[in-house]
Amino acid sequence: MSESNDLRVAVLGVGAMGADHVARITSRISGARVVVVNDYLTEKADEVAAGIDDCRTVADPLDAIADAEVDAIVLATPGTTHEKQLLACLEHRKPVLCEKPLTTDVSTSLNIARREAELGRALIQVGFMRRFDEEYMQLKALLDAGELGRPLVMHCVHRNAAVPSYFDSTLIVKDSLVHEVDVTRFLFEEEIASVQIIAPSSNPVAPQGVVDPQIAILRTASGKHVDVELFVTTGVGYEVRTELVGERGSAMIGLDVGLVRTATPGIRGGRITPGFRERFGRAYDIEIQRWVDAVRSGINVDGPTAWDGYAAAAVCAAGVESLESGLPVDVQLADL
Ligand code: ISE
Repeated sequence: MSESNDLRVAVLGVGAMGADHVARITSRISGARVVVVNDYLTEKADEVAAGIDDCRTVADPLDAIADAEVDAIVLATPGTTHEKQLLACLEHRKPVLCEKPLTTDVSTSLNIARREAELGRALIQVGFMRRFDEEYMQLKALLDAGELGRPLVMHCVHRNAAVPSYFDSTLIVKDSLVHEVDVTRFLFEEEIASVQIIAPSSNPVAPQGVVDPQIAILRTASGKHVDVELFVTTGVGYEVRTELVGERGSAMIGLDVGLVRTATPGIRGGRITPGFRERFGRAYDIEIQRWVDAVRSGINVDGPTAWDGYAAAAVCAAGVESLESGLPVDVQLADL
């Protein structure tokens, strides 16, 4: 660590999410500073670095990881590059907060989780930020306090106004549903045993061939039922709701009720949060602050682990298989 005792962080990938993390480390959280940035678009990296005191760009992500003046890494690069970069973090024993996905397929995710386990030292945290959201934390506390009795069913809605043009039907599972997969494992503390994806009539506005909306049905190992409406081309706003039904009542989060006003002619309403960066902004702040604190204290991980990243990948792989057949598919989980 530096003389000032701040954690010296390299942020790899400074597109939308990475640039957000640079801003929060620089101005919203304590105990860390960004000393290195990297992006395959070098002008973008230069532009971000120029806005931060004592920050430089490093052209090769693997050099940035190995850099002697870097204590820890935030990985916000495309998922396809994660495997190589995570292996380098493990090799150099550098703690890393890796934006989801851990890697883009199940076998490489398992390989990463196993390599970390062999080192006998936790180094990888996966960026499932919903675990740090105030409302999800309240839901978890309610559940853990037994206030709802035994949880039985969960209903979720996950709607995006729009998604990038490269989004296909499988990404709706691997990039969007993956959050409800992690939320299910987080809240219920058990594995998901099977997944079924049902395709209703597609939204005419969805790109040709993209199955949207999708209904996912998850069944946990003990038999709990979770259904998720995924709809990523609504054109409306960001809507993420979760209703948990237990033996002694239910609880709902994500109503997004801010100011409600009335206006002529006979209208009542408010604003819908536009996107996930706004909706989960505070959760990202808490996530990164807790990660920085964990790394500085030597624990390195305070949140979803490499195993959580692997388990989510395994559930999504079963989901992608079900997308083709429409039938429930069992999730195959290996041992570490
Ligand atoms: C995006 O990558 C996210 O992680 C968002 O939270 C999710 O709502 C969106 O569907 C994904 O594309």
